[in-house]
Amino acid sequence: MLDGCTPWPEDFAKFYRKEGCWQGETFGEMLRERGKTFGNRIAITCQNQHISYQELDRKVDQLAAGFCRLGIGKNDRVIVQLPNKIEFFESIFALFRIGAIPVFALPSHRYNEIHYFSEFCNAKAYIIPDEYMGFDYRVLARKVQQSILNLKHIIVVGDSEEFLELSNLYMDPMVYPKIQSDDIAFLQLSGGSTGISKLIPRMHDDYIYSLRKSVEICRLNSDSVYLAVLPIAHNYPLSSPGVLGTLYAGGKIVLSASPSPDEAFPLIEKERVTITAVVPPLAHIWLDAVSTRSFDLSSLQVLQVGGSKFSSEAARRVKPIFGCKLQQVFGMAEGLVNYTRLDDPEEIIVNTQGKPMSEYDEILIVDEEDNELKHGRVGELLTRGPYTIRGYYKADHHNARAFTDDGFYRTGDLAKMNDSGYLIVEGRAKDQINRGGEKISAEEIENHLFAHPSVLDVAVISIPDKFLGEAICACMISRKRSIEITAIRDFLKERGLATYKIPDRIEFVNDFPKTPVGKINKRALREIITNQLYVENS
Ligand code: J2J
Repeated sequence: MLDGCTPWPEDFAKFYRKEGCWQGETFGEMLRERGKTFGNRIAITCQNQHISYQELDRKVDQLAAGFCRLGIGKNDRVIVQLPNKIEFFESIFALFRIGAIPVFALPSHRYNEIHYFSEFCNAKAYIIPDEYMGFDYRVLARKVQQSILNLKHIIVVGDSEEFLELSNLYMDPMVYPKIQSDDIAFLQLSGGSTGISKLIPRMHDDYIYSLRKSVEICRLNSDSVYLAVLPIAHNYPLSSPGVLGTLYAGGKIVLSASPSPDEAFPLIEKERVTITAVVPPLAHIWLDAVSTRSFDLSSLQVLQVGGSKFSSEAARRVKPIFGCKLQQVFGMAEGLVNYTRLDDPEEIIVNTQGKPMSEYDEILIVDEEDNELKHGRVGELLTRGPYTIRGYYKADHHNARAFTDDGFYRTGDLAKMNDSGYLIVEGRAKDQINRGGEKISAEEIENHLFAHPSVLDVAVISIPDKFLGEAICACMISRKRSIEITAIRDFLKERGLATYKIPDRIEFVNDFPKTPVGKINKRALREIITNQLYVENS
């Protein structure tokens, strides 16, 4: 196994194999098999481009040859930062086929994140689009490459300038090394609660199991059409059941460049989309947009909503407005995914975040001393199972806190379980902001703000936001009487922070409320700021 990863203990691994969870399949083999079974059927559609299963398998083989020629091989880490395009699939499957390890960066990441990932995992290559949403990734790559010596290859989809062009790397296929199903397939990103995102090693065996269960629960088959509107590198649209689940089932993936109803609704009509996945703020936009658009959305059978808490009020509107089933999805890149089931009663679908997808998922709700709580009581959710990691990549120190001695992952989510095993998310114990599904570590932003010469002390908290659910508020004690808020935002942008991490609001305070041990009491601070905002707005 890749150095820096924590394997499942042997008795658990044996058990998951014996029970048929881990079936010994790799992504390379999965695509080969689907190529044979589904041949000329369309696997992916993106604007005017279409690719069949067979063609995808063939192009992956050719690209794998190109990667090999560059000297990219087994266990080499490759940062993949591609938007919703067919090349995303060709690249990651080509890397899977040769046992190289994609690291799934998001298109919104900037220098701060990419530099960190490249350095931390000693990446050998970095795959980017030329430009996307007005941002030139070649400029970013140039800057990252200057400081990361091992980052040998920058591979560009589109106009590559001085770098390598992906389209030139498709070559005659070769014989590739045998990949084991218990090898690490890729590194996924965590939301991050202490500092920048941790890297999550996922094996072929465990991830393919999560696809198989997702496909079964969401009833995907070769007639399914999955519309991807969220960035597909994110674990939710990637795997729950997402684009990889769709390929697993032999269905068709439709890629949308933007989540806006003006792009997504015509695609639903044209492609007869059967299932798609959104985050709550987007669900609100879509719910409001239906009445003012006249597209035929009748093919849609399931609208998935997840990534952050969806209110029961909004959840109740989905069926009458879209005429389809709502499925709530509560998952995490570390593993555990919960779904409401398609035939669940309405009250379960609108009021809960679903139940674990596997009968082998173990769930504990515990108090602050790790004592197990009864059903109905709110506590921290701990979990372990056949597709929940046992440790982050190269993070021994953090792992000691993030996992219990017997291997349960501490999710940092506060939840309760009802008598039928469904979970209701009630809040968070981790110091993280969930900005409409995008997770931001408060500590990461605080560390950047501490670097500002005028900042004496700072606490970053979430504040309620009507649209996003939560917004980022930086509360600062400043050395100077006045600092321009825009100057602080610019300062963070110049440090290369992804835009979604820039605080929505900055508040100057004279002092922070403290806990009895003298730490900043963020709960009390949140209450003070929220009340202040309430007074301002009323
Ligand atoms: C409340 N909080 C939720 C929900 C995630 C499927 C779906 C989502 C993710 C994801 C994912 C929530 N209600 N419905 O990977 O496969 C918060 C929790 C959780 C954290 C994980 C998937 N759905 N959350 O969002 O790794 O706090 O994965 O621990 O980005 O999002 O975030 P992430």
